Amino acid sequence: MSEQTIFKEKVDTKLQKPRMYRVILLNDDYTTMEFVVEVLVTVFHKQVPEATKIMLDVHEKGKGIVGIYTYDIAATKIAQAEEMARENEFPLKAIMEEV
Ligand code: TYC
Repeated sequence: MSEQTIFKEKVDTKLQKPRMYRVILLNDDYTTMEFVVEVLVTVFHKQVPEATKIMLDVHEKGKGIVGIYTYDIAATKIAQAEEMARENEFPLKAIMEEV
Protein backbone atom coordinates (compact mmCIF):
# COMPACT_ATOMS: atom_id res chain seq x y z
CA MET A 1 0.00 0.00 0.00
CA SER A 2 1.28 3.42 -0.82
CA GLU A 3 1.01 6.26 1.68
CA GLN A 4 -1.83 7.64 -0.24
CA THR A 5 -4.95 5.51 -0.14
CA ILE A 6 -6.93 5.65 -3.31
CA PHE A 7 -10.67 5.62 -2.89
CA LYS A 8 -12.54 4.42 -5.85
CA GLU A 9 -16.08 5.68 -5.86
CA LYS A 10 -18.64 3.24 -7.09
CA VAL A 11 -21.47 5.13 -8.66
CA ASP A 12 -24.72 3.23 -8.81
CA THR A 13 -26.37 4.38 -11.98
CA LYS A 14 -29.45 2.19 -11.52
CA LEU A 15 -32.64 4.16 -10.82
CA GLN A 16 -34.50 2.85 -7.81
CA LYS A 17 -38.26 2.90 -8.09
CA PRO A 18 -39.88 4.47 -5.04
CA ARG A 19 -42.00 2.34 -2.72
CA MET A 20 -45.66 3.18 -3.30
CA TYR A 21 -48.49 3.36 -0.80
CA ARG A 22 -52.24 2.97 -1.15
CA VAL A 23 -54.30 5.53 0.72
CA ILE A 24 -57.42 3.81 2.03
CA LEU A 25 -60.42 5.76 3.24
CA LEU A 26 -62.41 4.25 6.13
CA ASN A 27 -66.16 4.42 6.59
CA ASP A 28 -67.84 5.75 9.73
CA ASP A 29 -71.41 6.54 10.73
CA TYR A 30 -71.00 10.26 11.41
CA THR A 31 -69.09 11.99 8.61
CA THR A 32 -71.53 13.33 6.04
CA MET A 33 -71.37 12.10 2.45
CA GLU A 34 -71.09 15.69 1.25
CA PHE A 35 -68.04 16.29 3.46
CA VAL A 36 -66.27 13.12 2.27
CA VAL A 37 -66.74 14.27 -1.34
CA GLU A 38 -65.38 17.71 -0.39
CA VAL A 39 -62.25 16.11 1.13
CA LEU A 40 -61.70 13.92 -1.92
CA VAL A 41 -61.98 16.96 -4.21
CA THR A 42 -59.89 19.32 -2.07
CA VAL A 43 -57.12 17.05 -0.80
CA PHE A 44 -56.99 14.26 -3.39
CA HIS A 45 -57.88 16.40 -6.43
CA LYS A 46 -60.68 14.13 -7.61
CA GLN A 47 -63.45 15.37 -9.90
CA VAL A 48 -66.88 15.35 -8.21
CA PRO A 49 -68.20 12.26 -10.11
CA GLU A 50 -65.15 10.15 -9.16
CA ALA A 51 -65.15 11.50 -5.59
CA THR A 52 -68.81 10.54 -5.28
CA LYS A 53 -68.09 7.03 -6.60
CA ILE A 54 -65.22 6.51 -4.12
CA MET A 55 -67.32 7.87 -1.23
CA LEU A 56 -70.26 5.54 -2.03
CA ASP A 57 -67.89 2.57 -2.42
CA VAL A 58 -66.41 3.28 1.04
CA HIS A 59 -69.90 3.79 2.49
CA GLU A 60 -71.06 0.40 1.14
CA LYS A 61 -67.92 -1.71 1.65
CA GLY A 62 -66.36 -0.15 4.77
CA LYS A 63 -63.20 1.03 3.07
CA GLY A 64 -61.85 1.93 -0.35
CA ILE A 65 -58.72 2.97 -2.21
CA VAL A 66 -58.42 6.69 -2.88
CA GLY A 67 -55.09 6.60 -4.72
CA ILE A 68 -51.49 5.42 -4.80
CA TYR A 69 -48.69 7.80 -3.81
CA THR A 70 -45.13 7.91 -2.53
CA TYR A 71 -44.78 7.72 1.27
CA ASP A 72 -44.50 11.48 1.88
CA ILE A 73 -47.39 12.40 -0.40
CA ALA A 74 -49.65 9.70 1.08
CA ALA A 75 -48.79 10.72 4.65
CA THR A 76 -49.35 14.42 3.89
CA LYS A 77 -52.72 13.82 2.22
CA ILE A 78 -53.91 11.67 5.14
CA ALA A 79 -52.84 14.38 7.61
CA GLN A 80 -54.61 17.09 5.56
CA ALA A 81 -57.81 15.02 5.25
CA GLU A 82 -57.88 14.20 8.97
CA GLU A 83 -57.14 17.81 9.91
CA MET A 84 -59.99 19.01 7.69
CA ALA A 85 -62.25 16.42 9.37
CA ARG A 86 -61.13 17.41 12.88
CA GLU A 87 -61.81 21.08 12.14
CA ASN A 88 -65.33 20.11 11.15
CA GLU A 89 -65.75 17.68 14.07
CA PHE A 90 -66.02 14.58 11.89
CA PRO A 91 -64.23 11.31 12.79
CA LEU A 92 -63.13 10.60 9.19
CA LYS A 93 -59.96 8.45 9.02
CA ALA A 94 -57.66 7.22 6.28
CA ILE A 95 -54.77 4.76 6.44
CA MET A 96 -51.89 3.84 4.14
CA GLU A 97 -50.39 0.47 3.21
CA GLU A 98 -47.48 -0.38 0.97
CA VAL A 99 -48.51 -1.57 -2.48
N1 TYC B 1 -71.22 6.42 6.15
C1 TYC B 1 -71.33 7.85 6.07
C2 TYC B 1 -72.79 8.28 6.13
O1 TYC B 1 -73.67 7.46 5.95
C3 TYC B 1 -70.67 8.42 4.79
C4 TYC B 1 -69.21 8.13 4.70
C5 TYC B 1 -68.66 7.66 3.52
C6 TYC B 1 -68.39 8.37 5.79
C7 TYC B 1 -67.31 7.43 3.39
C8 TYC B 1 -66.99 8.12 5.69
O2 TYC B 1 -65.13 7.46 4.37
C9 TYC B 1 -66.47 7.66 4.49
N2 TYC B 1 -73.04 9.56 6.39
